[in-house]
Amino acid sequence: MNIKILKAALTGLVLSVSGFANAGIIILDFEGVGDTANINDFYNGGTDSLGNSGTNYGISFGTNTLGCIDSDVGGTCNFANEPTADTVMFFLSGSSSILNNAAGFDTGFSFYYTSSTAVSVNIYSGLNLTGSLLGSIALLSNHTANGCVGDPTGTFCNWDIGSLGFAGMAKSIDFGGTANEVGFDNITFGSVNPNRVPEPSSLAIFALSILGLASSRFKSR
Ligand SMILES: [Ca+2]
Ligand SMILES: [Ca+2]
Ligand SMILES: [Ca+2]
Repeated sequence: MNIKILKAALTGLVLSVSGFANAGIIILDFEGVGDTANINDFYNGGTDSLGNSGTNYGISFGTNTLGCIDSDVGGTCNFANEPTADTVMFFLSGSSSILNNAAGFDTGFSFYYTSSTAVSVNIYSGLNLTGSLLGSIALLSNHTANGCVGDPTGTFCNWDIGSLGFAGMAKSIDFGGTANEVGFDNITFGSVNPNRVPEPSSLAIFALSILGLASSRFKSR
């Protein structure tokens, strides 16, 4: 091989490696979204239904997709050990939470979920679940698994990772399940391993001495 060509090839390799390393990972942790607020354009340069705004990632949500804050810090939801405290995504009406990413994304994404019923996550090539189905993942009920306890309260206390790889360019995701029975957090684009920031273990120890109210609903009544 000609030295010049080898040099060019190596330069190209270094450039592509550094490009990969610099690829941004986007994590939607829902912190800052209001309690039972429609998330709407919180991550799209606008606001949720209560006027809160977050980083503009060009990502918007369907009208029934809500934020919810842990009842232990004054919100209305019945969960514990959320990957990032104290806010998660859920829905109270319809059959799913819909996420739209107008610019599109490829390869895969990941998230945490807790649910008392089966969960199905589907990804589409068009906005608002149009176009072709690019991938699908079926998840099981997990909300009380692994002997979890509240923080100090919360029946939906166990969170597991869901991840989905696919080919092509995707623009919308359907986070399905049963209304008021499933929560999602740390939706991550650009990695199959969602970031997790656990709460202090002292909270879990404190929780061991307190029995949470056993409601099967995600939202407290
Ligand atoms: Ca919590
Ligand atoms: Ca809690
Ligand atoms: Ca969170």
